[in-house]
Amino acid sequence: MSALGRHILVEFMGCNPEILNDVFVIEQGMVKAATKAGATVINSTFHHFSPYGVSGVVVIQESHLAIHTWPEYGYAAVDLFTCGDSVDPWISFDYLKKVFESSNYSALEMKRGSLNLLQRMHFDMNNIREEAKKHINPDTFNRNVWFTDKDENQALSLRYTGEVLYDKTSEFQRTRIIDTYAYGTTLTIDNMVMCTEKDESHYHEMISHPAILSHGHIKKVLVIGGGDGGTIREVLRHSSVEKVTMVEIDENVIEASKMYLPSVSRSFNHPKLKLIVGDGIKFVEEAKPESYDLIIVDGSDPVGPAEGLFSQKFYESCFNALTPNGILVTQAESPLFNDRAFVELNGCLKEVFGNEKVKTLLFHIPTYPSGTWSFQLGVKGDIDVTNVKDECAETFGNNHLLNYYNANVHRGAFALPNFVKRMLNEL
Ligand code: SPD
Repeated sequence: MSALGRHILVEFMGCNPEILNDVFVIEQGMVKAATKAGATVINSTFHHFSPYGVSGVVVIQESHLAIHTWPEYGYAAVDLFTCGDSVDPWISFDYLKKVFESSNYSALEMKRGSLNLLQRMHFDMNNIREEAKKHINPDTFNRNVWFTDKDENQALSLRYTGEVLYDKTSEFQRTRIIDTYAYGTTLTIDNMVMCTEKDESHYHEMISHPAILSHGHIKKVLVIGGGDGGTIREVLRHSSVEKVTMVEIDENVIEASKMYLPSVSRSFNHPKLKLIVGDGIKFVEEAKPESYDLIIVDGSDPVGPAEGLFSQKFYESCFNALTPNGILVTQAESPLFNDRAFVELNGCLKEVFGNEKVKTLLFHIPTYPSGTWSFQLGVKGDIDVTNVKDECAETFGNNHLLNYYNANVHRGAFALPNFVKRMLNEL
């Protein structure tokens, strides 16, 4: 050996941009590139950056593999640095070329630590290295991999195991399930967190109980979206409810939740439920007038298939489908993260239901960007959705061991901060 290490500097060009923007695929590719070359992985750290790009490093017993990607140029800069004779970095190179679907590349190998230039000192590391090896378990290396839900300027990151338990792409969206350390099993759609085991109750209790308990006689319910099953679980707790129709556009979401989120999806076999896999927007358009006491729109953010759930036409159809005292509740984004969608939706609902008949509630959910999220309620009749009888909310909450909702939370959720009132022209 004429040098201590080999360093291959690689330019991968003409790569698949989707892959270069996918922290899951890149982390797994880099780890596998290391093991295929004969290296022992110590840990890996990978991050996705806004708006595009992934950076990461796999530390190996024999040095490291590092990467930074520019998906918008189909370009990845990769360093493959190995020490000793036991690892061949060119095996990593060949493997990564395939993973990134690179059509052209350049690679330059440098010898690092030329032994002609260095002089050995009296410092024997051999025993230390052999001793360290005994404590390394190649099957349980420390992975530091992060899932990030973001727009151009803000993000929320959750560290997860690095394994993707479910990953399917339908004609509408990509559905994945990951295991996060802080919030448990997590459902994501198109790189956005939809629900986590730890805080899904905040969302699902607040989308259901304020409307149902303030109304008092909700019998027929329509849920648009809500494929994970959390909303129907909460709605079906109410004995007044006779029938729930749920229309979810993407059956992958239902499948993923049934497989990996049993506590969320446990009501899919409930006898009062009619589950339809189809287009919720069309379903409401064609619904019989005055046929539902409550319509809940549990959609994802206003991109992809959920975009139509933020339009005035859709809410006009909802209004027609509601009984005279009916209530609409819709997922309304965040005044801090998606201020534009939040305000536009409010304007749209006020056009349809009338200024005084639209109420906004805020709740806390740490796994959505900014941690503050909202539902907006459109009331067709004279129900005061902002209030609830103490005994009714408390008895219900105690009987069902609710996690988030109670009478004070109900009333407090409708108390809006001044900046939100200003946004909605309510101050
Ligand atoms: N940015 C997250 C918005 C998510 C809305 N829907 C979540 C589905 C939970 N049933």
